[in-house]
Amino acid sequence: MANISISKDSPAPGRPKTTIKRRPASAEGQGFSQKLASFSIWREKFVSAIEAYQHWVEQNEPVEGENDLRIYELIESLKSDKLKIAFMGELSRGKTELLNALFFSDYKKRLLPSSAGRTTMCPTELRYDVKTGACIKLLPIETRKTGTTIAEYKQNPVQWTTLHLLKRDSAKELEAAFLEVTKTKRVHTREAEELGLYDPSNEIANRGISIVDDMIEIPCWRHAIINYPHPLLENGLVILDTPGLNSLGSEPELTLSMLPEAHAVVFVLAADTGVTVSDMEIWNNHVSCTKKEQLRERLVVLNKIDAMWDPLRTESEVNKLINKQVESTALSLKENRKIIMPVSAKAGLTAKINDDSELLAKSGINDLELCLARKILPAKYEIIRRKVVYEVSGRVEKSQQLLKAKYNGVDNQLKKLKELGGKNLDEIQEMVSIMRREKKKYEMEIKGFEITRKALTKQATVLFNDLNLKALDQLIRLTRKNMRESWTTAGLKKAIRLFFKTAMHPMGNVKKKSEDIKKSVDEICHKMHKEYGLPLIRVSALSLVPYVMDLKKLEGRAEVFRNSAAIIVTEQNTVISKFFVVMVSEARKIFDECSQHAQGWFQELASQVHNQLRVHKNIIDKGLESIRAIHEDIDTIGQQISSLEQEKANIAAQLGIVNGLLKKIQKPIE
Ligand SMILES: Nc1nc2c(ncn2[C@@H]2O[C@H](COP(=O)(O)OP(=O)(O)O)[C@@H](O)[C@H]2O)c(=O)[nH]1
Ligand SMILES: [Mg+2]
Repeated sequence: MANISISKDSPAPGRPKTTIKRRPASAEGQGFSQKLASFSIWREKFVSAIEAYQHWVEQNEPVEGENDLRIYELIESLKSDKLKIAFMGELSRGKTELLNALFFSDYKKRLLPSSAGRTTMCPTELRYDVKTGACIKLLPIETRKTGTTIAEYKQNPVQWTTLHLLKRDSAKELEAAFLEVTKTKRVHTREAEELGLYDPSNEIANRGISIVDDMIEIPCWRHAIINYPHPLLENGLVILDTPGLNSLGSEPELTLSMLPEAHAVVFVLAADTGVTVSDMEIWNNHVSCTKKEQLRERLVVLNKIDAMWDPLRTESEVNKLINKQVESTALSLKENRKIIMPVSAKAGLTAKINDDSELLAKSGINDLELCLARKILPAKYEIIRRKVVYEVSGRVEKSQQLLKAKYNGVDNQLKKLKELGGKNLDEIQEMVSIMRREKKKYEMEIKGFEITRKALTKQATVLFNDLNLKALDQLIRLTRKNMRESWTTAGLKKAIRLFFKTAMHPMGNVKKKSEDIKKSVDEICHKMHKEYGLPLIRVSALSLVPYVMDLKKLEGRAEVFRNSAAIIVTEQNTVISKFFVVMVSEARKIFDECSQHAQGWFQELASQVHNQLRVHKNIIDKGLESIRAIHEDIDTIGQQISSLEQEKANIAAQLGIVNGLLKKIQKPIE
């Protein structure tokens, strides 16, 4: 293979030099690539604003005890944030051709292999991660025999075969690499059976499989990752191209994990075949089951409309026919016709290669691009805004509050000092005594709080125990045992129900316990507010609803998969046990996130109150210090006042910095 170095687990080479030119605004990816680029610029600015804030916090709000890692996590996750679009549909509907037309016509050729028959042999991810360097990673089909998920394999580079791409802009090199992804081999039926790619007892699942001399053709690879510095991929786009689904060869991971992770699913149908039974099977099991899941966009592409272009009909007659087919597709899918886009990928690609604007308009590819840009990017922005911008803003606002409290405290002290001007020494002595008493009282308060805090931490530890992964792992073992004992469809159903019910149970308990903790903290805050004039902190309640929802959605998807042909037609242990492994590993992920969220909630709560008490203590200490100095030498009063004035100015300047950071963080996308 020309220009490709094949290695198993060899280190990635340095990043190749960029030679592909960024496209002008009028060219390919119109609308979509521009929007994606400005989205990626916005995200970069957002990340650097959070980093600046984090830097400020480190210098100005030193924490005692455990460090709060939440902001670091957010920064890391934003840096590796991706926009994932999955292309689903039956074999030969033109998914790969559509990718060529939409994203890769720069190369002025058909880059991804697309031809009649099966070309995309395994789920293929197109993406770019700088750290990995340009390469193609292939997971051997034999790994299907293990209980390890693709997600787990992604953490372990040893199992993958890596093809390093040496030249960045060589279409030839890319084409050769893509061909490697489509490789197949002939194996004995026994081997195919072991891989879960063939079941001799199952006629439905075997449709389309040809056996010669007990040998079957199977894909060489189970999963492919193409890591390539294409401008769109560099800006964070991840495309998932899928093969048509053979019910036995399907990966439960696709339904339970990869597709739900996608921000948008594009379902591809072909105008010449209409909506077939197997199209409906994919639609029902993989696409429409994600319907209720918020913020996930779905689009249906009715491809190959060129089949309806007829020189013997007028343009309006042809358009009418196309519209009619769009309507009937909407009816079959029970979908709004607005999300169905009629296109011709082939004509679109040809038009782009030949710069034929008339054909391009006719192909509908531009409309589809605009639709992707309008629907998917704003939805993705909204996800980040709701999740991250909101959370970070909350933290910055708390820093603001703290600074304001500091400012008011210093201001009060200043007023007191200024009043001292005309007083005699006895009066000043009296004031020193009052302040000493105040300080003592406050120190008792802090001690009291420390005791309460210890008690609360204990309570919180009990709460985190409920969300302990060990408990979940025990449940997983038990469920696996139950399932083994009743390896039937009904048994499976019962085991799944029980699993989710038991997994969700602790979340209700945790909610109750967290309310008790919140109540205690609220009481402290109210007291501090009433007795010492500290600003009233509003403590947020712990919400586990998103995690319960995620588990419910996962249960729903598991139910759909369990009902799907992949399981009904076979009692094959490999399929069922793989399904189980993926399902529990997804549940485990959600559970873990939930537990981390609960811990973060408590940490924030405790540090918030602690910070406020510390600020107030500083103010009292400083006030007492200056008044004592004045008592010792009344002439230092001017000095003390100017030192406090200076501090006040410093705090005001800090407040200015934090206000500026908050503005940057909340700056919306242009
Ligand atoms: N007439 C026509 N054929 C197309 C179009 N898009 C794809 N095809 C053909 O359909 C076949 C399957 O395409 P491919 O992209 O491999 O389909 P996939 O299996 O869904 O990825 C190939 O022969 C393509 O040339 C189209 O818009 N019009
Ligand atoms: Mg394909």
